[in-house]
Amino acid sequence: MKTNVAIIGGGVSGLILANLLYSEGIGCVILERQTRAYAEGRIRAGVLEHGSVELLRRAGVSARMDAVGLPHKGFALLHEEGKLRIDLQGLTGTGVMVYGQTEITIDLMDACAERGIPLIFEASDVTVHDVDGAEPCVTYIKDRVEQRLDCDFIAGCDGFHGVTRPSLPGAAESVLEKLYPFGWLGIMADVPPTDHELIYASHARGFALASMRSATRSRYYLQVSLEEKIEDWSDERIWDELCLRLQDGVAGHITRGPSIEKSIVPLRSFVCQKMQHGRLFLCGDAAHIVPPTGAKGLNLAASDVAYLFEALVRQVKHGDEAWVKGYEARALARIWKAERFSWSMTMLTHRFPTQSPFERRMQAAELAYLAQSHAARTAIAENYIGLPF
Ligand code: RFL
Ligand code: PHB
Repeated sequence: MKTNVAIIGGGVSGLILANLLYSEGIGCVILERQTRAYAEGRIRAGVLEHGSVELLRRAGVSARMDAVGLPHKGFALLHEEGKLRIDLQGLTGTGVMVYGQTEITIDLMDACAERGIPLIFEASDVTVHDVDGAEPCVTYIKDRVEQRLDCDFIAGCDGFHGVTRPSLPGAAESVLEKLYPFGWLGIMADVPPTDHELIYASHARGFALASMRSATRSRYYLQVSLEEKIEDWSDERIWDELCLRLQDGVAGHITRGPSIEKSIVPLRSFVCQKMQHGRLFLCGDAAHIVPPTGAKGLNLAASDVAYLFEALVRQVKHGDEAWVKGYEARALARIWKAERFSWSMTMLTHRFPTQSPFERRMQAAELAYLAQSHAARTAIAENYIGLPF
């Protein structure tokens, strides 16, 4: 088999890239390790920046998002001194869209099927070859038979645990990372959200977040220590802890219900600064991870894809190599700013086990400054809605 772009990984990065390439008549094949049912069952991000919304529209996959997605004009920061609203619309002139990654994945996979974009599930042992030369290829096993996909370019969209980053020379040596001494316990339940906007709570017992997927489906998170086991968290215990951390005014409005999913994920900041080699390019979680506090993971994957797409179009259609060569530098410039924002939101709102009274006072002072300063709130708002790409 031969194509222009071999895309490894059928998560949001790979699927958006494939649909964008299709819109420009550039061929691609997506190789995905999991089944479709597994990929559709993963519950992850929920907040889309304006730029990600526009990119999904550009890829022609926005009909359901535009019909049922929830435009949000602001969010709240809850802390010991009270509740501070960040008026995204008033401060920046735009907002964000709440629409789950699970739904985006379904829309993108449906579009692949309708458009005849080859999306090969259960492709195992995916291996990249000859990325230094002009004729790279990918081999994989499907139904116990080894297959070969010849291509011009390879997009590594295979997430944090994929194969492309380890295959990229110099990648491991270029990594900068920070681990946080806690994780997020997430719960999804078919109950109405506590508020029409997201609430990020900084509480003495730890951080909590009240989010949603729709008017009838809620998503909540609790900061927990890395030693916690999900089996020790009954639904009742989670709801009790959420009520404590979201404080009286908000907790009175929490509707409890049985969980339809719950899990614990560790928090980390991670950047692989080597994102391309020869004809291999990394996008999304394959190259970087952010702690979820700024809602940037999925959005950063989208901006990488937008940059790579633009570069590939210029190369394939116009023979202009400059953008392909400059992909890594362009992507990293935005990635570092999103890393900074996600880190700063995490540092501002979480309780650290070794936090000194001085550090705690710094958090309180920053929240007080935000309450009083239009400029400080504008800085948070412009990062939350997403820096331009
Ligand atoms: P993905 O979504 O992980 O997709 C990668 C795809 O590659 C496949 N794959 C392979 N395919 C072929 N061969 C191999 N060897 C392969 N290895 C892996 C995988 O099966 C998968 O289908 O990466 P992508 O596309 O870069 O998208 C990035 C986003 O998914 C990610 O940034 C966000 O979901 C991060 N994230 C969250 N971000 C937020 O903004 N808010 C959240 O609440 C939030 N929750 C989460 C998250 C990430 C999680 N992960 C990765 C564990 C919750 C979780 C559990
Ligand atoms: C979510 O709804 O999953 C979500 C929302 C905002 C975040 C992180 C996760 O910052």
